[in-house]
Amino acid sequence: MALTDNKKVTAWVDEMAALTKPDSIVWIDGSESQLEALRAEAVSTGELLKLNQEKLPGCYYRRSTVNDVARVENRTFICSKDKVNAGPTNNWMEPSEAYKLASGIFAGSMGGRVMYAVPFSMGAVGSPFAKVGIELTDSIYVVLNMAIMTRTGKAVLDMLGDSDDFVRGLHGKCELDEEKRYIMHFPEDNAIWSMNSCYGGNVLLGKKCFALRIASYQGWREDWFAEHMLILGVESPDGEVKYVAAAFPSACGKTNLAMLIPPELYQKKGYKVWTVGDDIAWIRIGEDGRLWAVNPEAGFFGVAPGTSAKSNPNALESVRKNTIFTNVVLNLDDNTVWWEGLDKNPPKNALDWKGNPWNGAESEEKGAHPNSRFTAPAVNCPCISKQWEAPEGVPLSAIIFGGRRAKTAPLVYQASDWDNGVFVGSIMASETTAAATGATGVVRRDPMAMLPFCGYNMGDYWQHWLDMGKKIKNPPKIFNVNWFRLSDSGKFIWPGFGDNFRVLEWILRRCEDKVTADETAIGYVPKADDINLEGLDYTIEGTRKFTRDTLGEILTVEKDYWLEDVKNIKEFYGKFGDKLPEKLAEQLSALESRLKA
Ligand code: GTP
Ligand code: SPV
Ligand code: MN
Repeated sequence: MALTDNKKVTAWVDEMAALTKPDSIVWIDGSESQLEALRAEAVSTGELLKLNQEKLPGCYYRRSTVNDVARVENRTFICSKDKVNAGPTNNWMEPSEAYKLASGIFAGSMGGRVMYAVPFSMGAVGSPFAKVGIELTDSIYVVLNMAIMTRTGKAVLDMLGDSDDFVRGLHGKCELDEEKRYIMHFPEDNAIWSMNSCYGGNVLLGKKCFALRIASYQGWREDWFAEHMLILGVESPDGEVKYVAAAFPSACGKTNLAMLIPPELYQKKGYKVWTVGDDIAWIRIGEDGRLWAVNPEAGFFGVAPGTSAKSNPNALESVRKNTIFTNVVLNLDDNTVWWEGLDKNPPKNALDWKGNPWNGAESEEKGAHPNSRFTAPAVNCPCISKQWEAPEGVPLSAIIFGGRRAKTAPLVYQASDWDNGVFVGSIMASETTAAATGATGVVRRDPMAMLPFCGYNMGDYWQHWLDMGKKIKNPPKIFNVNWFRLSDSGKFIWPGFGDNFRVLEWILRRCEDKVTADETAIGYVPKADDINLEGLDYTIEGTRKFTRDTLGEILTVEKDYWLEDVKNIKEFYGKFGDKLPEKLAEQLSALESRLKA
């Protein structure tokens, strides 16, 4: 029985069912009893494995197909009517051709299977930011992940009423055939079709597909932003909380920064960090002329490897219950999970992410896939902000961009104003990671960390940022950070993780005009004395102590590297033709002249 009599919904579900031909349709009503029955069914078919319920209550394990462990950017399409609206950084397919191709793949693909209809809300139900989607899927794994990552069930359909304003998501596992794997977005139809994958970002359609690709297009049309940003609050000893949003590319530290625990000296003074979101921010201009942000998600789909009691205790605490683990190591001795970087005691009697016997004491191979993930409810997080579901969101004091740069970018710098900040975001670059298929460690331009997620022409997206700037009376200050500068022998120079708080503190002091900075060709860089290193005990390569001089090294702006970068940016900007905002071209030539001066 359909949970709604919204004719637009029922007609669309009927149409999709006529195409995919499932044996039956089951609506997800949001009840725990229904989800529990689905977990039991998935366990009975082997789709999920129930973990040690004493140690990990409510936790499950899943291994995906070996060729299906990351987002597939080369098979992800923006199917706008006009090719120019997809722009030079997206793959494009003409919509009627895309529907035809996909219909061929979907035809009859759910025969012998159940089609689950998952109504979901991005944003707290009732929030003015909230938007509705419905995902049709033949995967229980997807249903259970969606139930953690979004608000699902009947309340969502009640919020929708008889409106036509919902995203139509169709997902089918089909045969998990790589050659027929497509992630298609139809921004003008409010539709997403995903086939032949069962990996997170490809199939949890609320996340990257809706909350970024479709929503960025909606934001362009409706004067708001959908961004690949974490949101966190910094509470100072007097109890005041200031919020920042930060855009880093995939697997570049958003979850870690969002859940950061300040160094001891700050804790003693009474500083705290509160998590609002770890991956996506929807941002609107508030009545006070500031930017207000919500996290549209309800859970964390986080990178497992590297998560430890030392690096991110809050994430570790978040995955102790009601969590789904994907492609990590399965410890056969006690039916728990493990991943590289968790601790120094890898299990000896285990299965690796491919399901092969694995002895962590002897194996040269990694046990967990580098992009193995946990799906955990946000409410599990010990430092979840009291405001994380606030319908109106939280006001932003700063926006931070950042990437993985071995050399060029300093630890932190500040843009001179909004337009220059948009420029700083537009020239972001980062080394690729395991979050997407393809080579890792290759530097590529990744504007605003949105390269794989912008649902329209990136040139229009930049213009949208510039245009919004004129409407924001009290804009946040804009910064760029780089935790990943490498020493000559290839080690991270900056300690990172909790110590990133030292940089956050500088950023917030800059927002309040409480500290001066050095003006450089690229923007305002801290004076080395103004980043607090008190209590920092960090040794690089086991020999070199981190000192004020080391800090000086990673605050330098090497003109030669930057001039190389300018060449690369010119080439990148060149792809956009007349879609490149004039202001950005001006910003680039101004940067070049400053570097040459
Ligand atoms: P997505 O979920 O893919 O969007 O990733 P993310 O941006 O949330 O990245 P996450 O916080 O999961 O970190 C990814 C990897 O970067 C992990 O292996 C972390 O250990 C590592 N990392 C995070 N923060 C830091 C840091 O400050 N310094 C260093 N050296 N590594 C970091
Ligand atoms: C990312 O790759 O940026 C992620 C994971 O957050 S996924 O949901 O797969 O996109
Ligand atoms: Mn992400």
